[in-house]
Amino acid sequence: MEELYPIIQYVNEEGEFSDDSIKEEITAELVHSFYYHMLRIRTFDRKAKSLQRQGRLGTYALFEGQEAAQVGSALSLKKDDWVFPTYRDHGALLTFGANMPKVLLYWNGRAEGNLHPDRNVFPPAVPIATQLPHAAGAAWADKRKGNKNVSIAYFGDGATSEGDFHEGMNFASVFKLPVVFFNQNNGYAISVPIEKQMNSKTIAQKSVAYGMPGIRIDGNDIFAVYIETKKAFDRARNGDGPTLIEAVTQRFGAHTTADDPTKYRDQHEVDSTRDQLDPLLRLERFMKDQTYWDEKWVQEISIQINEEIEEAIVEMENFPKANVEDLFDHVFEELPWPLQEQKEQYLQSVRRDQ
Ligand SMILES: Cc1ncc(C[n+]2csc(CCOP(=O)(O)OP(=O)(O)O)c2C)c(N)n1
Ligand SMILES: [Mg+2]
Repeated sequence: MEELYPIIQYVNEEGEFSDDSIKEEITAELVHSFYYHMLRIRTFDRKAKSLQRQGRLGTYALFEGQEAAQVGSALSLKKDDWVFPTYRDHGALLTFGANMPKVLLYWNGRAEGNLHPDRNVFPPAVPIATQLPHAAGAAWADKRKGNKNVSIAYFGDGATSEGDFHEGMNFASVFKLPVVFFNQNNGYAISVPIEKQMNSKTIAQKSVAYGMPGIRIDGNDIFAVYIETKKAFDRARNGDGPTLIEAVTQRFGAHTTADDPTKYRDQHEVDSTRDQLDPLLRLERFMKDQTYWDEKWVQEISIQINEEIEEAIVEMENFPKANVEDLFDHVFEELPWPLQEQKEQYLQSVRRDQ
């Protein structure tokens, strides 16, 4: 099966073309936008981890290592498309144009962090794989409306063991929907390695059962991610239905800030392979090799990115305090009496403490 689904790669670990058939499509503007967005989300991710450690952000899901997969796929979207992320895909959301202070608010447990102005972004799915049928549903709506929008569902390797994965894939293929199922195979579902999750060698091969194209790409090669995702979106916009993409990648850090990966993963192996796998380093090597690298520009964007993040943090921290009643709202149309009682008791205790 691995032979049937070879990993598509255009730029290798050394930053050199392993397949230069795409050379004509590469412009300086595109390469710079890849680098800018990858640096931006990596800086955001590291800052968010540090905020969590300082007690200024709640539990946070890190994505360092998955930047090429998230940026390459999000940059190939159009403004009116629909994005269905997991809790690990805020890098993709930020690249797509989601609001940074709102992303931070989400990680502080605020419902307001789920709504992004001007972008069709669903709240991150924490229940694994539930977003795949949602994405299929949105794509169905767009198909019926007759517009050219597409949906993308992000999901991890672990999500493929859920019923929702199969339901979403089946529905999308039967109705030939404009949706891309974008898998980031980072090798783990929390502590469970992929060999213990499934008995198939690839995720891409699962497309066969649903009669849709499946491809396997090097998720650390932003060129492969961008170009192959764009092709899948073009097919979807042309009425040719869904595609399953498996982007083979890795997370360098913990599952979340509440996890200790040394309990289930050999840290030495992670450290020793990092130089070869880091997607940002690969792009930097490519840019230096192809004379796209400009030290002054990199310094300028680093400053600009840091300022943007600092401003977003200020906005998040100055956001009006949460209304404690929110805890009880948005679940039932009418609150059942035990919850009504709990709400009253809780509000009394809050008032006592004030
Ligand atoms: C339905 C459901 N079952 C279990 C969990 C607990 N859980 C949270 S993250 C996770 C692992 C998911 O792994 P994967 O899909 O590979 O995504 P990754 O975290 O690697 O990005 C699990 C099992 C959950 N959130 N939802
Ligand atoms: Mg995973």
